[in-house]
Amino acid sequence: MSPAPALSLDAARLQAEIDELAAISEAPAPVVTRVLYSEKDLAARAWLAGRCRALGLELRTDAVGNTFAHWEGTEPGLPAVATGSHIDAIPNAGRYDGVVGVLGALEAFRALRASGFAPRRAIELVVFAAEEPTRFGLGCLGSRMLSGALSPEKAAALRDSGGVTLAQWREGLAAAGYSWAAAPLASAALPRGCYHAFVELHIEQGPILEKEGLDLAVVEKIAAPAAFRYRLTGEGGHAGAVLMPGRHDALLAGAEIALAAEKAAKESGSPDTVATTGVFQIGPNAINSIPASALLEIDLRDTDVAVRERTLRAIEAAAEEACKRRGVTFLEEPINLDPPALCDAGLRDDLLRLAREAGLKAVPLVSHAYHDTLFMALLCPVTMLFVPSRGGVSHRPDEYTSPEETARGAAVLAAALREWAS
Ligand code: HGY
Ligand code: MN
Ligand code: MN
Repeated sequence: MSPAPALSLDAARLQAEIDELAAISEAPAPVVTRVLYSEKDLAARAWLAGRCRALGLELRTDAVGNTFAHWEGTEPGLPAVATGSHIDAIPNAGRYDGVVGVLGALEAFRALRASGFAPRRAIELVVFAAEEPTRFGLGCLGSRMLSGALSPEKAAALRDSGGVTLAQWREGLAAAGYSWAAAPLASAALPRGCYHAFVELHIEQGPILEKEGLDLAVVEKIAAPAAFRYRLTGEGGHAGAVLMPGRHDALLAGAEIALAAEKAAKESGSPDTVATTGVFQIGPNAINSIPASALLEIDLRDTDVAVRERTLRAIEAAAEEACKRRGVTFLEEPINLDPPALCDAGLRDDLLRLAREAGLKAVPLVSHAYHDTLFMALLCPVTMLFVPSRGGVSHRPDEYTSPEETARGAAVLAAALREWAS
């Protein structure tokens, strides 16, 4: 089959849009922070809706806030080809994580339209709500709801750090005029087979592409994310009057658990095991008061669930021993324990061929970061396309991908959408 005509994407326009969206942030530039349902998140959604409308796409938003921008095909009855990512950002983040897959898709749509392409299958851009766990402590909230991986009841009961539930957030949003928030959460779930295929363009968030001098990676497997929290209760007391032998210090028990998590991940026997104690709060948090309480939230991943489970057991055993020895009680609460996702081999081969035809160097790769694609895999065949991250840096304001690298990813995405929607 002779290669289809080249598509012309505008790297400068794409970068300008990435920079414009980055300015809609809860923190001053170059920091990007955009937490689900915050005033900046809502403003960013409105900005994006304007961009989608300018392209003539039909917009809809579901009950949890996932947004769908639809380009109708000549055969509307056929399942659409979907692409997308997220625009929410954790505190102190960069401007490319998620955004590249949303604005890169829009630029791909523009190039396809400019080439006169008319898709047989509809093409749909999905902007997932809350890929990041910041608001409710659970990642991929939008794609979990969309894929049916999270029940409406469990979702409604999720609480943010201030104790406000998702249900209460939705009531406030509906009252503020966001009618999508009034729809029942159960209406967000889509049936298996609702899409023909799903592809997510994303930054690698790792060092391999840059180190190996490669242009793109096609993801074969997405690591299995797990997260859990420990609530520790010690005795507290006066920092002067309580002598060392009589102490039950919740912070020190927590510190032993955090170190045990690091040790268990390093000794798991797999280079893919990662454990991070990303949240560690203590109370009463006063210099002359022995910590009476501690809250730890631990993120644990591996591409192999069995290794992850074994590592989790080792952390639990160490936590039990440390708390017993220190006379600190603990409550362990699972947040999520998800399986890994296998990407579709056929879609992978298509992307590798399209990259080659574009004269680009692309390799298959495992994703250690999780993505909404993990849950889209429950609905249809999926794949991901990575562009390089400078220094492998992400989730930091100095996260960077050059305009040329981003545009190359969007160009291969455009070619793939054209092929799969034809
Ligand atoms: O944490 C992750 O892997 C994703 O960036 N939320
Ligand atoms: Mn992220
Ligand atoms: Mn992301």
